Amino acid sequence: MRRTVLLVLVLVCAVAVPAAPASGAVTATRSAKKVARAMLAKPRLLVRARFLKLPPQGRPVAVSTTKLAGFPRHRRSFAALSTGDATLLDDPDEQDDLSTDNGGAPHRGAAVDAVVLRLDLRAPRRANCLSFAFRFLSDEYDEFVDTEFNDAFVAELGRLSWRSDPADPRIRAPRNFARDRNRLPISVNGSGDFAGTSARAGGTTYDGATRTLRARKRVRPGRRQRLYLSIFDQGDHQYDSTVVLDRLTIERRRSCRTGR
Ligand SMILES: [Ca+2]
Ligand SMILES: [Ca+2]
Ligand SMILES: [Ca+2]
Ligand SMILES: [Ca+2]
Repeated sequence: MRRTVLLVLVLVCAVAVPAAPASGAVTATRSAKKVARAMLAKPRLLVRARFLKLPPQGRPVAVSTTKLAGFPRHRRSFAALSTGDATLLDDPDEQDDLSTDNGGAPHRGAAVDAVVLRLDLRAPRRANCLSFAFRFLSDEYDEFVDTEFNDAFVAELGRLSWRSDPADPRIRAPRNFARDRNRLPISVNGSGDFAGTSARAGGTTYDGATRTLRARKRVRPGRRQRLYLSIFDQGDHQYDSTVVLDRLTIERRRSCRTGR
């Protein structure tokens, strides 16, 4: 099924209120290293960063120093990966159907406008838990919850495992460790932390968002780790989703439970 994006002309008749001066900026980048630095708690953890998949056009990736949605979690900046225009994150929410076709061809099945970031990290000696903070935001909410337009964010260690099946909008990602408090994967159809969440998207252009969550995964101390972060549209290129990411670290922790 294809959708038609309705162009809704919003006539703003209210008394014009001057915009508050921006305290930061959401800046487009295609540099994997810049994105990695924006989200890393300690720059020395990074060995190498590269995009395995980046749509050929548009602005799917940004670094933000603008404070919004509870981010940044650490220092001044955070990263945003999007199935649309990542720099629109801080725009007013004037559309229900924010849609950008970045020209990302079908990937790993039926995913389109996919962004896949690979980070090679070095775990410090004694450090046993990799973690990062994130929040998933979408304009698929709330019109296209429980449909085939199940945009998703996936985090994996070691190798990529996710697949997008055109006949089934569930996310197949056996190695994924990004989950919500109900242990559900992070997608539009994940009902747990996506339910009734327009308030959590406040201050952003999106219509719904998860709470701020922390993905965690046990790692072997002193070893190199290969982290894959993926976001993608499902069903079509429209109604975009974005994940914001920060405070990526590898530290020693007794509990390394994900989804908190
Ligand atoms: Ca919407
Ligand atoms: Ca919106
Ligand atoms: Ca898109
Ligand atoms: Ca979408």
